[in-house]
Amino acid sequence: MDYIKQKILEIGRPKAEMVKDLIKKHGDDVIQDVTLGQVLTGMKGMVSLLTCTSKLDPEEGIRFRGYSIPELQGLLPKIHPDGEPLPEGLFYLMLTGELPTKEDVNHISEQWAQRAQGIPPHVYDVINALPKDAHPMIQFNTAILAMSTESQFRKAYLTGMDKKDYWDPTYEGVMDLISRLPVIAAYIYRRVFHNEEYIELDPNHDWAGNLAHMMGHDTVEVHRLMRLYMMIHADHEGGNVSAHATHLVGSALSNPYYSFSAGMNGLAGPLHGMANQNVMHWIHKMIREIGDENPSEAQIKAYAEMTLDKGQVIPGYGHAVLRKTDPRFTVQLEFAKKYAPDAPLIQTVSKIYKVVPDILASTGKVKNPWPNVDAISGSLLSSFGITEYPIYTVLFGVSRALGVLTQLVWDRLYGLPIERPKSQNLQWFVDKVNYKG
Ligand code: HAX
Repeated sequence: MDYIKQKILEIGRPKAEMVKDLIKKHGDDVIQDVTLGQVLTGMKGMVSLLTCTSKLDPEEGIRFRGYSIPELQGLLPKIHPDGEPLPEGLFYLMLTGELPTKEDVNHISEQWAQRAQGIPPHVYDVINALPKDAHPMIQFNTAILAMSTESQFRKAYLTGMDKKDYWDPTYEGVMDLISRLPVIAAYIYRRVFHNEEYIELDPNHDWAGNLAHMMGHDTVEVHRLMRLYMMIHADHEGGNVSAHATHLVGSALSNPYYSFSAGMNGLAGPLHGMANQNVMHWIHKMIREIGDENPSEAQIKAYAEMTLDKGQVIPGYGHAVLRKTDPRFTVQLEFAKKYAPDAPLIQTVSKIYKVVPDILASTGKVKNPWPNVDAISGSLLSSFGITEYPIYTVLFGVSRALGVLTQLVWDRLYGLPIERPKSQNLQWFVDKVNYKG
């Protein structure tokens, strides 16, 4: 058995026993009260999921297995000392709870480069059967489902295996899927935006570097940016739409491809991952309508107010959990200031950051007026030459695989059962609180 699998088995088995024992001994203990407001506003703040990969604090932002993004920038292995950490290291950390060595990271890089070669030809036929103007997320998700013909979980399940071992073929499927997503993403990118001139995977590159390479942005700068991008989008606790959908579908023992595909359908929503391309749409439309590449703060303010007056949201701002500027926004802004300080889009993003929070706060209803990860990610990619913004949510999806699929392996290690919350009709809620109108 691969040593990483051996490691997670050694860590996971006692934890699985603890979960069973907790349910047995404390299954009836009340751990939290739930309000009607929580149920009817998206279950915010209701503890209802077991997730070990990361934790989101409303004030501080995300921590992966206890480490913040700036801490990990110092702790995770890198190719160049002044570069960004390899996302392989974050994957290892989320999977095992331990910081990886350079050898661990190389081991994963090599495995992914090798597994990436195994995409069956029909997957490309399926993508090619779609119109080129089908949104890249449609093409991406269709390819993910088409790859599920390779599901090792399904084969193992049909052969008949002990429930305790489900995590093993899940892990294999997860490793295959993660390895192949950059190839699929780059294929879609080149198909739609670069005349179907495809670039082969280079097994000597790391996972994120290979994505930049296959997309045709083979510079040190874009490799560095892609590593940062792949790290910061990887995971955001268990309750966000892409993680929760992956987990929910996985709870029916659907294979990793089906489960991840569900997550990606959620990521494609404008309130979630699609916000990264909508921010670009919003900025470009504003620039067109104002007629100036460098809109002033006053012009941005007027445009933002007009957006709200039309009953629309300002994309890239607000969050269901965060109540401060998203550290994933800050780390990207710092990267931009260091490597692309004069990029006009970054300057516009900085001006938006100055004016929009006050406007949102003045509405009195927006709980978090601060920018989230999507407020800047597209402008950063664009400033480094990846200007075709419909691909941005696909890139988000490639990164998100690291977290949600690690969560799926842990779901199977814990032996979590099928998820089945209770629903009630409106009258039940009315009666429950004695509502008189
Ligand atoms: N612009 C305008 N209005 C906003 C707003 C924004 N950026 N953010 C919240 N609001 C509004 C809500 O639409 C809601 O209005 P109504 O009461 O009229 O329905 C009100 O403020 C209260 O909402 P909330 O409780 O503050 O926010 P939610 O938890 O319901 O929603 C969202 C969180 C992220 C969906 C929301 O802030 C939003 O729509 N933001 C813009 C889209 C966006 O950037 N999404 C990406 C989020 C991060 C992410 O998941 N990335 O993948």
